[in-house]
Amino acid sequence: MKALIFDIDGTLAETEELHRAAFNHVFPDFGLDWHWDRDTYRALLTTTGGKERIARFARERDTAKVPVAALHAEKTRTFARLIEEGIALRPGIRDLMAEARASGLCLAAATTTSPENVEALCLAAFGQPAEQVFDVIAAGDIVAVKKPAPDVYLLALELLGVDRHEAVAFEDSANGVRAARAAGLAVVLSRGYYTLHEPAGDATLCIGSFADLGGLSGLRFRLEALT
Ligand code: XBP
Ligand code: MG
Repeated sequence: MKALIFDIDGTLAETEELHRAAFNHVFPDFGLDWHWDRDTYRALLTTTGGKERIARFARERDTAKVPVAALHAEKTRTFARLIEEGIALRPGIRDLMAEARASGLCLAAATTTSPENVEALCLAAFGQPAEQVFDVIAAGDIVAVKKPAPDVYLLALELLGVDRHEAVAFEDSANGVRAARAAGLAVVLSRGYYTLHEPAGDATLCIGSFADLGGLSGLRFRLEALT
């Protein structure tokens, strides 16, 4: 094993409530009377990517001329302000990443969200810029097609310079599992607040909490037991 590749939203931290708050905060500035409550947002999360999610809702509501890019840019600025106030990493994540680093493994991010949001989360949760937390960051619009397409994971593998058999992905969602598996990766799934209801799908391992993994040795042991 040479690298661990982490999804960001829902996997590193429960960020989706901050994303939802940021979306709701900016809608009135754009003349929209939209409000995404938790149930609405849960349904909308099946569409990955904030811009794609806005466009979907506009289509479903038959709302013409929504300035998706401008609205989303303002939402990104709002999210950065909100997360600055602090965010907790999900249990087990900090120790797993620290152990991987200490063991010489590379760390990568493979996410639908933007590089700006990865930076904001790293500063808030690790007190370090993203480039110090991760060796490789594959994020947002850098790929043409978002999860569940494999593109962002394939890009992470390419940038890491490792084979798909030499890395393991960490995910919280069915779309994320599909993306990682389509890239040929083993994937550890721990569902979060917005994904508890989702099927485990083709996840290699499905655990309640990343803290249950037993660290890197636990991960290696469990993966070997499957082969
Ligand atoms: C997460 C997402 C993201 C966030 C919002 O998917 O879909 O779109 O909800 O981020 P995943 P942006 O965890 O599977 O990568 O608004 O920056 O797109
Ligand atoms: Mg996620």
